[in-house]
Amino acid sequence: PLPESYTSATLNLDGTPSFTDLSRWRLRVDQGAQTWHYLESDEECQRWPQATSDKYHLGLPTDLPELPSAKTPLECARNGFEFYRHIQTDDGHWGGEYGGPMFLIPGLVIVYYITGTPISEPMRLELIRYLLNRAHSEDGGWGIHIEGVSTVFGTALNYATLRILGLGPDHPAMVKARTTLHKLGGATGAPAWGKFWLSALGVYEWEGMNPVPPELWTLPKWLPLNPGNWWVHTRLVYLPMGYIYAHRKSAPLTDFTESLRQELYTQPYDTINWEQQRNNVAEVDLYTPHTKIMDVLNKIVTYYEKIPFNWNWFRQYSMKETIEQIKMEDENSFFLDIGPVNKVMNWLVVYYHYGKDSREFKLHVERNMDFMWMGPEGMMMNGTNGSQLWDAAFIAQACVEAKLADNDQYRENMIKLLEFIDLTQIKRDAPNMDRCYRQQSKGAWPFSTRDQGYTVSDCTAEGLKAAIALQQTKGLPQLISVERMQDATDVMLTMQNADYGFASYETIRGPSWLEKLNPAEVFNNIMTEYSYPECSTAVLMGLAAFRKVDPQYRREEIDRTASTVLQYIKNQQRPDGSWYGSWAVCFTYAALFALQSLASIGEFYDNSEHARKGCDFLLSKQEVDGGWGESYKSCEDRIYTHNSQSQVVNTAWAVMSLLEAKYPEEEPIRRGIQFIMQRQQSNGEWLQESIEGVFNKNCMISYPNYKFSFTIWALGKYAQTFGDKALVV
Ligand code: LAN
Repeated sequence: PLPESYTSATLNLDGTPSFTDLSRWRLRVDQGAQTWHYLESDEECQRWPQATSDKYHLGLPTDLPELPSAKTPLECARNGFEFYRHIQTDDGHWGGEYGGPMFLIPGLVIVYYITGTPISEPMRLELIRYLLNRAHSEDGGWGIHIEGVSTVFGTALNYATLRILGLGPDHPAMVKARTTLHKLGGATGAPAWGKFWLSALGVYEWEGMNPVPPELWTLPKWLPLNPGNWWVHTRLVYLPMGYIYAHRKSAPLTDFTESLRQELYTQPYDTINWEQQRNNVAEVDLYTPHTKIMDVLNKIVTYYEKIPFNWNWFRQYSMKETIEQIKMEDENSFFLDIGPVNKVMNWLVVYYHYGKDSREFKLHVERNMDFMWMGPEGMMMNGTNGSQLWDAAFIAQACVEAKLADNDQYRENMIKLLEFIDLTQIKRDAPNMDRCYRQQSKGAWPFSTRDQGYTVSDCTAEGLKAAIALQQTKGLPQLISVERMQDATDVMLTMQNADYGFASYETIRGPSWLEKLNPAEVFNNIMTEYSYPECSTAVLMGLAAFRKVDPQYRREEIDRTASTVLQYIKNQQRPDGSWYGSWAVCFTYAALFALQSLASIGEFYDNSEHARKGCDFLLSKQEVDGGWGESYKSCEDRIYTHNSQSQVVNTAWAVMSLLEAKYPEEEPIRRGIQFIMQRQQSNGEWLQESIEGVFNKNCMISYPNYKFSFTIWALGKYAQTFGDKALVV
C-alpha cells in the first residue's frame, strides 16, 4: 500500500509538487559519514546555521570574496585552495555528489515502497525534483547515466519511481517519458537488472527473467563458478538477487501496480509472452550481448527452476548460505554494504527474512541516508556512500606539491585532513574474512569511509602516499605510525596478479572465461577482477613512498613487486602510445598513471620509447585553446574521442603526464597551465564541466572534487619544474 505521505503534496498546476526550501538543508558529517538534514523550523535554522559548504553544494551563493587575480601558477593554486578550504567538512574531508548512474534511486524507492517504509516529505520532494531535472529535455527519458541517451533501463525504472513518488500518469513529464518508453519497445526489453526491479515491484513476471541460481554459493571454493571467485561487486549484487529470485518475491498487486502494468508496456500486460522476454533487451540498452553458451546455460537452468521451492532441498540449503553471506556483509560494513545496489537489495532480503521489526531492518533504514546527496537539482543517490578518502588523498598530495601544505595559513586545514586520513585507515580484518571471501583489510584504506571497510588497492596506496606526504611537511603532526604504514604495505603486497598488475579490491581469482557468463547486458568486464594501469601505478608509487620511510621492511619483496609492475604497464601500452583508463575519462587519465610508473624507474621522454610514444599521443590530442577535452565516449568505444570543449580535469592530467615524462618543450605544457588559469573564477573556484568518472566501461560517475585537486596539483607540479613565473592569462 502506498504510504500516505506519497500522495499528499501541494501540487502546482501541472501536478508537480512544490519542492523544498534549499536554505533549510544542512550536511552533517561524522567520521566521514555524510547525511543531509532538512530543518523544518526557523528556530532550528538559527541554532544550526547553514555553512558555506552547505550553500556551495546546494548551488546557493556563497559570497566568498573575490581574490587578487593570479599571475603565477602557484598564486592560482593558492586562490583555488583559498576557495576550496571553505568547503572542507568539520571532520577534515571534502564532500561532494557522487551521482551519475541512473539506476540507483529506483532500487531504493522500490524497496521503500515494497516495505511500506515512509519516505520523509522533504526527501520525496527532492527525489522528484532530481528525476525531473535529469529527464532528457528532448524526449523525457533517462539513460543508464546522466549524460547517456534514453534507454529502457533508465526510462522504465525512473518512470516507475516517479509514479511511486506521487506523480500521476497524466503529469506532462510522465506522458512524455511514457511515449519515449513505448517508442523504445516498452519495459519488456529492460536489461536483467531492470527486469529484476520491475519483477520485485510486481509489474513484470519472473518467468521473463533469466535465472539467478543461488546454488552457486554452495559450490566448492576452487570451482570458478563459486561467486567467491568473481569481482566483488558482481557477486555481492547477485547474492541478494538470488534470494529474491528464488522466492519469486513480488509486492502484492494493488490498484497502483495494476495501473503501472498497463502504463509500462505497448500491449496489454496479460497478453505478454513472458518466457520470450528473457533474452529481449532493447537495442539502445544492449552493450554486452550474451554469449551462446550463456543462453544455453540459462535455458538449462530454466528447466531446473520448474522444481517447486518446497521440494528442492538443494535450493533450501543454498538459501541458508545466502542468508549467512548477507548477514556477514551487513554486519561487517555496519549495514552500508559495498555499494548502493547490494545495499538496497540486502535491505529487501532482510525485510522478507527477518521482518520489519527486526534489528537488521531498522539498521538498514538508518544507513540509507548515507547514500543520499542534496544538490541544486534535488536529491540523488551516490554510487557509494561517498568518495571521502579518495578525494582527501588527492587534495592532500596536491597541497603538498603546490606548497600549500606548509603554508601557516592552511595549517588547520592540513591537520584536519591528516586526522581524517588517520581515522579512515581500516584497523581490522573483517571477522570471518575467509568465510565471506574478503581480502585482508587491516592497514588498508577504503574508497569512502572506515565503516564501509573494503580494501581497495589504489585507495590504500593513495591514502598511504597522502599520509607520508603530509607527515613529512613541517609543522604537521605524526599521527600514523610506521607500523601502520607497514600494515598498509602488507595489504598491498598480497594484491599483485599473475600478470604483475594490480586490480581494484582483490586479486584476480577466476579464469577469464568467466566473462562469457556475464549476465548483466549493460556492463562489460564485470565477472572477475582485472589488472588496471591506474591501480598498478598507485600501488607502485605507494610502495616507493613507503620504501623511503622504512628502507628495511620487506625490502626485497617491495623491490621485486615494483620492477614487475613496470612490465605490466609496458605490456598494456597500445600501439598508438596510449593506455586505456577504466575508472575515469579516459586515455588522459591512464596516461598520468602510466607515465608516472615509467618515470619512477627513470624512463622519460628522452630515453624511453614507451614514454616518448605516450607523450606524442597526448600532444596529438591537445586542443587549439591549449587544453585537453576528452568525452566519456572514449570509455564506451575505447577510442580517444574529443569532448565538445576542453576540460580543466583532462588538461590537468595531460599536463601532469607530460611533466612526469620530462617532456623537453615547455610550450604545450605552459599552454595547458594557462588554460587552467583562464578557467578559474574570480573567487578562486573552477566550475563543473563534463562528467569525469566511469565504471564497467559503460556507466559514468561524477568526481566533482577533481576540478580542484588535479588543477591545484598540476599547477604545483608545473611550478616545481619550470618555476613560478608570471604567465599571460
Ligand atoms: C568505484 C569507485 C572508485 C574506484 C577507483 C578507486 C577510482 C578505482 O581506481 C578502483 C575501483 C573503484 C573502487 C570503484 C569500483 C566500482 C564502483 C564501486 C565505483 C566506480 C563507484 C561505483 C561502482 C559500483 C560498482 C556501482 C554500483 C554498480 C554496480 C554495477 C554494482
